[in-house]
Amino acid sequence: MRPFHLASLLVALPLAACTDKAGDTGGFIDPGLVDEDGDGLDLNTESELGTDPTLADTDGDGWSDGEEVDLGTDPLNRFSWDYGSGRWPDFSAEAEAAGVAGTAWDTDEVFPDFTATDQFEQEIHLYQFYGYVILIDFSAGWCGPCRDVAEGAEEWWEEYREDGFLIIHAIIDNNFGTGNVSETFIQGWAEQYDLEFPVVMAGNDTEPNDAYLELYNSGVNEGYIPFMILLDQDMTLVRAYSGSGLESSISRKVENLLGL
Ligand SMILES: [Ca+2]
Ligand SMILES: [Ca+2]
Ligand SMILES: [Ca+2]
Repeated sequence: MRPFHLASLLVALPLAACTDKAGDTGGFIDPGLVDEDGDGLDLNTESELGTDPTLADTDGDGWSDGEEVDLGTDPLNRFSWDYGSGRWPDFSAEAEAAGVAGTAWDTDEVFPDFTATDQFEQEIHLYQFYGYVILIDFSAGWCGPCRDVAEGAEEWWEEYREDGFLIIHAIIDNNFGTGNVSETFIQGWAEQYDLEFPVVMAGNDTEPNDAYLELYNSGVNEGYIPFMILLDQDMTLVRAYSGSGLESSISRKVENLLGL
């Protein structure tokens, strides 16, 4: 019995000392468990993930590293963020720093910024998606070929989204010729085609509609829809497309711009 008691005492002593010390100093904390940047991830976890322990949002997409881990998105990929929540990334400060400010609606020109209301009743503006290859698809409710494109659009986006591709649907019209589109209509459009990228109103008196008309008048739009424009990472209008069934052709250009 005696040796057993001695061994117990030897083990217990350092533990007791440790506990006492913790009590005196306000708590002994394993340095690996510290969450310096307050993103919900401790140093050990950040080290495993490869995230920056001093930066809550390592990839700068607006979702903290901890949120991205919870949501299953990649905290190291700025193009990987939670969608379907009505919260989009915002890289407009980078656009401003780069001096991006378009004024002309034409091919090979920097496309002007615009604001629009999306299916989540949020105002978005084009330049917040600076750094993406963006396809703006001007469509209308009465247009059958537009609906054909909308049918496969989510899947199309998914194919390239984490490489930096974004689709925006700008609905110019829901009744033939009226130029009117409602919040209810774009919400229905997004729901019907299960679209989680921005779907925005571009009816009368909206900036996207002005952009559409400018493109129409400049001759970039050949006069029929779906009418799509492809912008590169610097917001330059690379190419315009009219009609449906052009996905594989556009994809080749997208891949080219994304360096895939
Ligand atoms: Ca942290
Ligand atoms: Ca992030
Ligand atoms: Ca991310």
